[in-house]
Amino acid sequence: MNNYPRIFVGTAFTSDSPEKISILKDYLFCINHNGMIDKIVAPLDEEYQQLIETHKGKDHFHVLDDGHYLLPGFVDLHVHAPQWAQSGTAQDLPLYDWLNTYTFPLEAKYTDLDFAQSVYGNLVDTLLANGTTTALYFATVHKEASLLLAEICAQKGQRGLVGKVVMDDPEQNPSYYRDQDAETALRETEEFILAVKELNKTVKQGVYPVVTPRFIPSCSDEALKGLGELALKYDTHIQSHCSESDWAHQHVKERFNKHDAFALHDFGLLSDKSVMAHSNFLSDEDAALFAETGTAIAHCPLSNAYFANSVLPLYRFRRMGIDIGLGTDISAGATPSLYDNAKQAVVSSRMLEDGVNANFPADERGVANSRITINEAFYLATAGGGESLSLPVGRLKEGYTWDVQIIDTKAPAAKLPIFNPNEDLYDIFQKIMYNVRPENIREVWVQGEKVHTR
Ligand code: XAN
Repeated sequence: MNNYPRIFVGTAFTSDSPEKISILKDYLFCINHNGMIDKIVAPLDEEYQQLIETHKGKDHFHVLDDGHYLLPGFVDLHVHAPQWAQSGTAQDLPLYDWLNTYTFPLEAKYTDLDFAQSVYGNLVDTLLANGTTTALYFATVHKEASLLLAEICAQKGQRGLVGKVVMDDPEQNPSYYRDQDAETALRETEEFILAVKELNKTVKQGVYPVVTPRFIPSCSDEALKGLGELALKYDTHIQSHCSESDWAHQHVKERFNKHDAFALHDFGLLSDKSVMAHSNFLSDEDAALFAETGTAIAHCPLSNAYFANSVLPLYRFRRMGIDIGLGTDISAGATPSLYDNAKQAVVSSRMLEDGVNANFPADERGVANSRITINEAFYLATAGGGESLSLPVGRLKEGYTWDVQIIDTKAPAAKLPIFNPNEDLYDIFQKIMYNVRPENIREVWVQGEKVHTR
């Protein structure tokens, strides 16, 4: 009992359910050698005083300062790591033109490992500084640079799930940026999976290979089939884009006479370790297939405003039983912050609600079937992300990883608007969600290790 390498004392916010925030005031969090939360002790529990007496004053005993609060680290379910180099630019074209004009020429540059090192190193630092402790990454078609991204996550302490992108169809991809052919794409994907699995043996927080067909239009049937088989053989996560725009949706319908969801399923690419970005245009049958197979949605509300010109009917899909988390979708979404995306998820859901929302009648709450609250957006950024990945992350709960952000509400450069010394704790939570800036994120921990200090 007294052998914990770390104990934290402080007030924490964590999701109980999508609707409900748990406020753990002055709780003790006992972390074991594997970086997992072994025990959470409430102030009225018998052991509480005894644990404090035994450990106080020692190096491993961390008492949060006044005005500091604990939140779970965020889980970003959709990041195009190479596109960080164009974040904030190139927001003016629709998806197909955007890919060909800006994005493919940029991604083609990652044959240069020095360039990859500087972009990926800066991105991982930036995401950690924004409170993101787990990230699901698309890299590029290049095996070496994709492996470098996994190594950078390993070294900087972030839990990274990384995919070498597959795009092999010569009709659909430019000659300067694509896999040579399906056979090469599959061989290199398998080599990548094995290399990341080997790397993972030495990494406390975990790095994982992800089978990553870019989206159906970029891949041949042979590649899609082979990728489904590799995911099954190595029990990996799978990621892609699904039903994300009118153009992509139409392409799949013409090619297979079915929707993306059913085509992906036929290739063995929907499982409880699959995360599909966007998915705005899923029909009810598609959504039911997601729920049945355990496939999750990476909801990217900022990106959707630019590239899907639509809003995900999140509330409806969640009620159908689909796991949903949040993604920044760098660089279609021009911010590294899941705080920004949590706020946008709330705003977008409100825009879908009145007037435009004729198809979604009011539910038992008496509101139209789209509105989500900041509690639910927080859930998406934390517990929902963990559930989508089937990993024990995103909650401050026994048996979960110690992945946390310590928020300083009194940071001199970004003091939050708290003027009442007895401010209600739920109000403080809301003020954090709406007002936090990187200056407020004082420390970030992943799997029991400190990975960022400000
Ligand atoms: N579909 C995509 N959507 C997106 O938002 N970003 C991408 O890079 C991409 N590729 C296919």
